[in-house]
Amino acid sequence: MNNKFDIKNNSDIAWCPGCGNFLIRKEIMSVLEELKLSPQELVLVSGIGQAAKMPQYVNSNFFNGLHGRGLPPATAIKAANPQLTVLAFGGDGDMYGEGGNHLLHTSRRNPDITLFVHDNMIYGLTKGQASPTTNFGFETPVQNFGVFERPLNPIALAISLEITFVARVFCGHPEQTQEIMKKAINHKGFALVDIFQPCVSFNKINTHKWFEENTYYLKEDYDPTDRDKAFKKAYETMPFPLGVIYKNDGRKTFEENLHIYQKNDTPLVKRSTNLSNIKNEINKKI
Ligand SMILES: Cc1ncc(C[n+]2csc(CCOP(=O)(O)OP(=O)(O)O)c2C)c(N)n1
Ligand code: SF4
Repeated sequence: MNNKFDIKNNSDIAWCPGCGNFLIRKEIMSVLEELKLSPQELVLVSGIGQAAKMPQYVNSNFFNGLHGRGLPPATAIKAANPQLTVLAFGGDGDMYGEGGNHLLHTSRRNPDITLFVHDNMIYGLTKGQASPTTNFGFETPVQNFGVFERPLNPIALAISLEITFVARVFCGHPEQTQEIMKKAINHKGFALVDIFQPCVSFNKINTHKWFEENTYYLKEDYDPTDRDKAFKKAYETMPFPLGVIYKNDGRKTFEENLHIYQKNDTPLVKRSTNLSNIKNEINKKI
């Protein structure tokens, strides 16, 4: 592939052959090219997991943090330099389980960042334990009598939290996925794209065929700005709706609300820092 976001040595990519993550990587790289972004103006951020390896496999700036902790550094990077495009990547475990708390509070702040959750309904990296989106009754090496917790509904949760762009896609449909990835990146505010992704090694139930058979696309006349209707859509399963399910363009972003940008829109990282001024400010407060 001749793409400026491609890394030099693709053999370093440690995903199983046939994993849906390869498709997601190809899709995001095409979208970044199409949006005419450069690796220098882009930061990919993640925590831990198979999905969270994505930033290391795309030629750009990246920050790879702790499990579930991708969103706080992504928010901080955007606040320090709002001119950057900031994308966060993680699995359903990483973002809805270990990082669930950060999802809640990022939604309150509404930073202009995009979160891509590779939702394979399982913990892939640690070899097949249940994640928050694993289906009821699914047997795993740990949950060997079947999962008895109810699965989390990330779309309903996101709408209830007023995340300002909420979409679901299936990575097996590149054209539609890329279209929605583009819309999410262009959205001003916090965007969540839940990507159905087959894990060919540890999820033998929610396979490529299963996602094909259990999803459908929202019609052209569906209005994602109607929150009540979006809630109804969020609770539809088997088949699951794909597309932009909810959107709200009326909220200010985290960066816009920050005091430091009220009178001066120069990114924080481009302002000069005078240490003695900082010391004086601190001393004034004591
Ligand atoms: C705090 C913490 N808890 C648990 C782990 C072990 N761990 C690493 S990755 C992972 C699950 C990854 O699953 P998911 O986020 O769904 O991503 P996938 O690998 O399926 O893409 C777990 C439990 C860890 N590294 N840190
Ligand atoms: S374990 Fe699953 S998610 Fe991880 S690389 Fe293999 S197929 Fe992909």
